[in-house]
Amino acid sequence: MNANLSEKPFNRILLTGAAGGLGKVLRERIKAWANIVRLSDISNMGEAGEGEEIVQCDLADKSAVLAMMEGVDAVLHFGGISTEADFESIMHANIQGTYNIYEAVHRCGVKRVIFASSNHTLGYYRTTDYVDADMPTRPDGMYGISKCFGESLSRYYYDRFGIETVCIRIGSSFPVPTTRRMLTTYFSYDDLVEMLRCSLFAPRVGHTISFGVSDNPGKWWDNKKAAHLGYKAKDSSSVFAHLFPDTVEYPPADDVTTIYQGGGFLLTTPQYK
Ligand code: NAI
Ligand code: 15L
Repeated sequence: MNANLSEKPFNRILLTGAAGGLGKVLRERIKAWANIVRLSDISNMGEAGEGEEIVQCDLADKSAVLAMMEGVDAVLHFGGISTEADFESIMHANIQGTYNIYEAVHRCGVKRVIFASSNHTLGYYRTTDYVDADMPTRPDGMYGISKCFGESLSRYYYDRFGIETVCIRIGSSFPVPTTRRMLTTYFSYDDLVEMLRCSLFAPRVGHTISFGVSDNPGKWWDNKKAAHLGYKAKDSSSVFAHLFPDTVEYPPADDVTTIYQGGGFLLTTPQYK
């Protein structure tokens, strides 16, 4: 981080997945933290604005990722496949891609990474369970498994090389909840940005697993193991409760997508459809 207070705290932050839903939100919101935001995606990101650099590349391209990491002080790794898909595609973008990020981080001396993990590392816990970060992962498909890989990989790079990572197991970060399940998993954009701020600026994070969730009624996840980040949710899905009245069941209580936290992801792994 920059010691000179006239400058922004970081010189250069790399954001992967910059063309995606969250990337577009973060592109604007993280500018306050760095003199330069380097934006990366496999898809088109438009023109670079002031204080922006654009690097269009495939995360699975190791030499391109290494070149992209040059001069970077911190990484927000949001790129990759964000839903269930066939294993080969997941392996390419999420497993090879995340490995390439960490190898480049190590070689370039980057000190801290924020990894966009997912609640689908836990999808086979029941919706009656209350889960904390020390409990075993129970992924609900290849996508969730790839996020478990990213969490283990980052643990290794911390234990072996001291590279700090906060893995944020994001619930559902969208403008509004679009299913009843999302009343429990909702993570407002403001709360996401606040968790990122806490993750970047906490003096020591080591290897932290944090649950990316707003202050929703009936939450499934206990964030006490990430208390050192100092994150406090400001939003709650309660303001959207009227969208999903109790009088309607969607889907019924005995449906697997209601029984397990992963919801609809449980039924989407292509080879088991
Ligand atoms: P998104 O699918 O809108 O964005 C992901 C971006 O990654 C896309 O722009 C895509 O082009 C890029 N990408 C995919 N494969 C790539 C590759 N091989 N090389 C380079 N870029 C590649 O997803 P969203 O919603 O913005 O999520 C961002 C991250 O947060 C993802 O890693 C996702 O798994 C994670 N996350 C998001 C949640 C949410 O509620 N939005 C919930 C849990 C996790
Ligand atoms: C995720 O991991 C996905 O990236 C996102 O698109 C949502 O489906 C979210 O989980 C969710 O569980 O709602």
